Amino acid sequence: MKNIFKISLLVLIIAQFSCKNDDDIQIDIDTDGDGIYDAIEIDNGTDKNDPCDPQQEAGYTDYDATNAIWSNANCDDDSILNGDEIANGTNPYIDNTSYAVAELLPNLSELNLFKGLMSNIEPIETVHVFDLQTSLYTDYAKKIRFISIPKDENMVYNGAGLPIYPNNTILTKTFYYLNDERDESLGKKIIETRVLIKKAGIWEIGNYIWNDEQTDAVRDESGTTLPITWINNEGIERSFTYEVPDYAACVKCHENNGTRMPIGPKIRNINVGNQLQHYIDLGLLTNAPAVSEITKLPNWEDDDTYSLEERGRAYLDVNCAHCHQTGGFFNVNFFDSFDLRFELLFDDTNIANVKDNINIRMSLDPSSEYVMPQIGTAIRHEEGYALMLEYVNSL
Ligand SMILES: [Ca+2]
Ligand SMILES: [Ca+2]
Ligand SMILES: [Ca+2]
Repeated sequence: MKNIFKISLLVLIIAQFSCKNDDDIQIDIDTDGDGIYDAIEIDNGTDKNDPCDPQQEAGYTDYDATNAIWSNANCDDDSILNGDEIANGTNPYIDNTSYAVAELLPNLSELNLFKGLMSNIEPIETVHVFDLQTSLYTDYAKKIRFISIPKDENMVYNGAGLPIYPNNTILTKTFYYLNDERDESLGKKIIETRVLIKKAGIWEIGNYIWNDEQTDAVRDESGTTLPITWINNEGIERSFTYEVPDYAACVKCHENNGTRMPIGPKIRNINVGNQLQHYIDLGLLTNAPAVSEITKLPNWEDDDTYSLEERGRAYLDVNCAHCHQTGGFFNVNFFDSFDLRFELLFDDTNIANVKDNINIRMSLDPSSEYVMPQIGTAIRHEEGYALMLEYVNSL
């Protein structure tokens, strides 16, 4: 027995010795972590430094997940590294990446946008939460926005306005109220998710109203009202009747000269922090110049960085300009006399001549013939109104 052991050891030493002399190969080393020793890879003609060579079947499990070369490789050529696939519990040898479904199906869950419990409002890997520099005010509702760009597609930079979104892009905005804004752990009430999907060059609009159980939302075109009560960040309880818009109201804001389009996600408005750079790095935004050269819409709340005029103009752009611009609902149906878009020179907006109207209508004074904005404002936006007062009084 002892002799057999000695002979085996001798054979092993000779084998190791001969391998070391042959390109410094040891028989028990697997450099790339694919589970096949370097010496065998050389014998077989596969690459000892390529963890995806030889190609493996889906059921293969002899890899070494602790090997950095293997875990940083992407053997199924999807967007997720081998190591992350192990962490996520997905198969590193099959591209089973999940994508959202770009159809206005009856239930929101069928669009496959959400990961885990829908009420957590967290997207799957290929759907991205995005923020805006300045966002539309809607009766103090909180909002979470998602964007889904289909597989192997990208947004194409087209100046500071809307990028060219590929067909089957999905944009969503989910509206909710925290029960108590001072403590998120006390829960929230999700009301609606508004969805835009680009199909064959045309933006389709769908709205989904969440059920009481907060497990799903159902497509709806007729709108509804529901009572909302919440405690704001100053500890004051507020109650009012929330209005979910019907299809006609959606179109009113989202149409310009008869063409439906998104409002918020213009390049200048999604130019927040490193968000654009992140999209460029992921290959989701192409043809863009250096981010430092891209216009940024001012954040209306950031008075450290932006002037009163910049903040006022940004607020008007996001909250009013979709109706009040050439081709917008108001200008087409009433007077094409002013245009509140941020990119216009002040003298071309006619703000100076309508400033008193801006004040009166934003005050939501019941004696006023019209209140502004007409949709999504049952409660006056005190902070926005204060900004507008200060701005128009400065003119
Ligand atoms: Ca190997
Ligand atoms: Ca290999
Ligand atoms: Ca992968």
